Amino acid sequence: MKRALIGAMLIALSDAPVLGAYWIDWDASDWPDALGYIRSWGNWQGPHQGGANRTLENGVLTYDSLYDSGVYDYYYMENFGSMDPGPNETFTCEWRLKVDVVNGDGDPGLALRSDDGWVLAYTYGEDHLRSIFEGYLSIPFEPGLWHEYQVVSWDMRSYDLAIDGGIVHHGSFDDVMIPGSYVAWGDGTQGAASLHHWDYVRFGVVPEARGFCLFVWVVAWRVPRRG
Ligand SMILES: [Ca+2]
Repeated sequence: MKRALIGAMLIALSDAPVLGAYWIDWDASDWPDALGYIRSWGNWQGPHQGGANRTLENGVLTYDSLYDSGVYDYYYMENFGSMDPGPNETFTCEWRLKVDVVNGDGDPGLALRSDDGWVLAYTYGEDHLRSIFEGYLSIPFEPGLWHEYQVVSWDMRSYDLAIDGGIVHHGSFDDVMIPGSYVAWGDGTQGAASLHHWDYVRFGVVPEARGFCLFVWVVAWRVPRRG
């Protein structure tokens, strides 16, 4: 079973305890490719052109696409097994992100899609994030600082978002009818540019109270937007 394989992989790759059904923990000690993430990047000239200037130093992955708003550059993982929680389980996705500069409507982001095609996607400005599939709802945060974000869902229909440990939003996934587990994060917008940093992205299903991350904004974000 894929889930078991992922669990075994995690035990092999991480010193962190494996919680619950599965737990995929990228902590910026290595490139996300090492955990099975796939990089997608390009610019207006097409896929595999350009890309962000990326550095992995001191446990932080930095994306700098300020030189070209046409750049998108993100990691995704899809169809890796059942993402959704079962009875008495919760899905959790946690990430630590610092946004320095965004030129445009939102460039860094994270997206999740459940096994049966319910999605959640955030795009970040410098002092707020917006939930793409909740009418671009804007949620503020203090600019210029690292923040810890956590999504927790029990059913992949509704969820709670916490920033730095405090719940700031009770939200909903949206049904895009494209089934298959999916998680993505990085520079997700073609038509906006940014400088931002990731410390960790981790997600999985655990007993009781955790969340999950899914990648649906891929489609939405690839649509050219005005910078
Ligand atoms: Ca971009």
